[in-house]
Formats: sequence, structure tokens, C-alpha cells
Amino acid sequence: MDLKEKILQRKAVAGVIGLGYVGLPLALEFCRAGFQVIGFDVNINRVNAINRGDSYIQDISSEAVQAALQQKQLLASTDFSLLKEIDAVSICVPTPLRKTKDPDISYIVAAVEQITRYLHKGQLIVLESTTYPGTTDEVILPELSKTGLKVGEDFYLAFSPERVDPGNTRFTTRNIPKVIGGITPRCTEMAMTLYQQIIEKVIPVSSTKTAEMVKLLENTFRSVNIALVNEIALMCDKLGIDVWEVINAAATKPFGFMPFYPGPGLGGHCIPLDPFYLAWKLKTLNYTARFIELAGEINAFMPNYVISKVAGVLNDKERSVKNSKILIIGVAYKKDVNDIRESPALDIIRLLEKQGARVYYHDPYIPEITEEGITLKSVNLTESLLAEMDCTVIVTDHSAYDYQWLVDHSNVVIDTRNATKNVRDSGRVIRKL
Ligand code: SAJ
Repeated sequence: MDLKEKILQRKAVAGVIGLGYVGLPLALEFCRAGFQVIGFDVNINRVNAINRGDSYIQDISSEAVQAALQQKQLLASTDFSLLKEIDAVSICVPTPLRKTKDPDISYIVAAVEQITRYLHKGQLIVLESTTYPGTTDEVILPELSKTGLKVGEDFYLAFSPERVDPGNTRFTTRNIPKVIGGITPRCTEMAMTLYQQIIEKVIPVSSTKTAEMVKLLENTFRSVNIALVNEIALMCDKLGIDVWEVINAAATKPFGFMPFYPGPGLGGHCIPLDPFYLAWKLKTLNYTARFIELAGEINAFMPNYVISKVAGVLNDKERSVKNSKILIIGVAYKKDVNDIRESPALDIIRLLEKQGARVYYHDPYIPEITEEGITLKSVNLTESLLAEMDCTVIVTDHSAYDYQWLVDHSNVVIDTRNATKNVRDSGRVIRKL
């Protein structure tokens, strides 16, 4: 029976390498569609948690994992030799940046080395991790072809960008359209057949490079537009204009405009990093991606701008940053998520501590921070604590906060997210970005 038939008849065994915020939801969608699924991860704690029925991913309930286990459809393992049982494998591993802002595709390479060891006829491999255009056909294909098996005939290879938006309950793996580009048309067709079993809308494109570029356009679009609105915020500050009022009024335009909002900086494991995969690739082709570089500079400057606001309000009270008590409200990289990766709050804390401030933070999702040089625990948020603080800085506007209460009991508030837009004036100083 050929792979297509196996997929249609649910006889294909699906594999997912990398059981994080992309891989685990994907694995469960394959289970829900009736496939046998083996999830691979190098982290034994994650593997054991899944096999115990415990979810460590915010958007996935433990009950959903238990249901898949009870149906005997899901097995997690660190044993990559089980790849010999797999008919279709999706690679969902991290693609971070090195400190030099160069891509780190070592996780992809490690996964592909394992796949190559067990590659067999009729297998489909789909890379989902965000990477620079050319990774699939310049790095992965040569490795797999060392086996002597022929792509498009003996095995199939495609790229399909992950589009998971952490914390988004409206758009999930199942209903987010999936772009797919194969090395050959048959590769595209096989990958389409697989993903059509679990995702409502699947969009073919003409090559793996095209599919890789689609994702980078999506996230570069965000990074550049966020940087633009951050610069508009800097201009409005100089002009004495409320940037939030400007954006909300501009957003009444029913066409040709999409609102983005200024903030304390750019966080997360996608937007600050993905565009630099594209910039790096173009550098190898002697081209400078100027928008990406400029957006990176402006977004990276925003934590410094927040510090200047803190210094300004303290100065008005004839206090220095040094030895002042500063409370950071919300440290996750965006509202209502429990992820602190690349969060601008980390830069703000480091900059304040460097200037001798005594920094405290509260975040309902992040009990402690143990990032480079920062070891802090989330404080107990009380009226007396707020009264003790020289300045309260709202960095991440989690929905859980009562912003009226926060403002009423703080001495002075710096609001980097317009979270206090509905707060009744209690005479407290509120500085907005
Ligand atoms: N941010 C702003 N202003 C904005 C929007 C975001 O300052 O107007 C900040 C956020 O606070 C955060 C960073 O930018 O620190 C990134 O925010 P994001 O809304 O882009 O959220 P992410 O990083 O979770 O991006 C994901 C991406 N999903 C994938 O890469 C598959 C992105 O493509 C989605 O568009 C985005 O979620 C989304 O729409 O929420």
C-alpha cells in the first residue's frame, strides 16, 4: 500500500520530533484524526510527563494527553530508532539565534541525522521549524539523499511553516491555514494529503523555499510594523501627542491600515528572531535587509526608553534611580502567556539593576526569573507593597490585573501598554509611552 493510501486509511504512523508548543498540539491533532503517533523529544522529563498524561504546554490540557494515551494512540520517546516505524514525520524543533544573531539550525541538523539513520522507502518528512529560505533543499535534502534513496520517488520532503500563536484560543493548530511546499510536486501532494487529515485549510506553494519565505514575510511584517509604531511613539512623545489616541483614531480607517501598538520592546521566540534568519541568508548573497536591521535597532531600544521614563518621574520627585524601589508589573513576553523568552522585561530589569535600583516584579504566570544575571521571585502584590514602591512599571498587561486598584495604591505608574486606559483619574501620576 502506498503512503497516500496508508494516510487515507489511517494506517500510516505519524511522528513528531520536538514536543513543544508546536509539536505537542500537532501530535494530538494527528491522534484526534485517528493516527498512531510517536512523539520524539530529547528531553526525558517531557517524554515522561506525556506518557504520564501530564501536559506542560499552556494551550494543551492534561485531559487531552490522557485521552490520546487511553486510546493507545500516543507514545512519547527519546528513542529515535522508533523512526523506522514512522511513515510521516514532522520536525518541530527550535531554531534560535546565536549571540552573533546568526541562525542556529543545530536542532534541525540533529533531527535530520536521526531521520537519515532510519530513512526508508515511502517515508514523508516535513520541516515545520522556522528557518531561512534554502534550508530544506540545501541542508536537509543532501543529508537524506546520502542514503541513496531518491526524493519524490523513494521518500518525500516538504516544508510547512508552523503558525501556532501561543495563548490564542480562537486560532489553533486545526483551523490555522497551513502552507506547504515540497521539493517535487509529488512531495507537495503527499504532504498535502497528510495535513488535510488534520487541518481545515491547506495551501500548496511551488517550492520549499517559497514556503520558508512565506513564514519569514509574516513575521518580518510584524517586527517592522511594531518598530514603526514604536518610532511613532517616540515622535508623539516629542510632539506631546498621545500615541494611543492617534493609533485608535487611525484604526477607524476601514481599509489600508492595520493597528500595531507601541510597547516596552519586542519579546517572544518568533518575532525578534525570525527576521534575522532572513537577513542572515541575504547577507550570504551580499544583500543587506535594511528594514529588518532598522526594526531590530528600534525595537531593541525600547527598554532604554522605558528606563528614561522611570528616571524622569523619579527626577520630578527629586529621587535618583539608584536605591529607588521599582516594581515591574508583568514580565512575560506578551499578555496572558507564561513564556518569558526574549521578554523586554528582562532588559528593563537588567538596566534598572545596573543603575542601582532595587527591582521587584509580579507576574501571575512567572513565579520566578532565573535568566542571565537575574534571580528574582514574583512578589506578593499588596497595597502596602505598592505604597512602598517609588515607581510601578506596567510592562506586560495581563488581563488578570485590576488596573484601577494598581493605580489607586501606587505612588506613580509608568504604563507601557495603555493598560490604564479605562482607569478613573485618582490623581496618581501615570506616564504612558
Ligand atoms: N508587540 C508589540 N506591539 C504589537 C504587537 C506585538 O509591542 O502591536 C510585542 C508583543 O508584546 C511581544 C512581541 O511584540 O513582545 C511579539 O508579539 P506577537 O503578538 O507577534 O506574538 P508572538 O511572538 O507570539 O507571535 C506569534 C507569531 N506566530 C508564529 O510565528 C507562528 C506571529 O506570527 C503571530 O502573528 C502572533 O503570534 C500573533 O498574531 O499573536
